[in-house]
Amino acid sequence: MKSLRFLSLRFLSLLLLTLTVCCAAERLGAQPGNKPYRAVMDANGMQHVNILAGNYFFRPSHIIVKVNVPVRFVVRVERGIIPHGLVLKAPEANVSIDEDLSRESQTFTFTPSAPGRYAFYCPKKLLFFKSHREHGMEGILEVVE
Ligand SMILES: [Cu+2]
Repeated sequence: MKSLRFLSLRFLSLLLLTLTVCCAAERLGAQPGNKPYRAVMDANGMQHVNILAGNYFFRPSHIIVKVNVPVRFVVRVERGIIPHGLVLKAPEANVSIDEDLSRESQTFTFTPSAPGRYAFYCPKKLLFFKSHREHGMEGILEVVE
């Protein structure tokens, strides 16, 4: 009985810790000053962008790439238990991504064929809560000449 109480205490403190960490991460993610990030050309002629996803953000969240040059997104989810995904649907620019994300890095390669500003976001939503996108988990892919 005593050990059970000890266990539930441990569980409670773990829960509290998790909540604290989540809240801290959320505040970090809510950084408004996310400066536009211009993709860097790698040795293979790909415009390379590392993206970190978390509760509830993408970093960077404003990505600038050149039109008609291949783009490589390497996306990773930071530590946490909340599942995230990435949607980037821009048929007019020949881009279509709709994938679940994980702690393992995932690579998405595409060649945007039309200049413009295209939204990307996390489509996840828990029951009746606000969607991750509504929490600010979204960004802009800006394709320029
Ligand atoms: Cu999400």
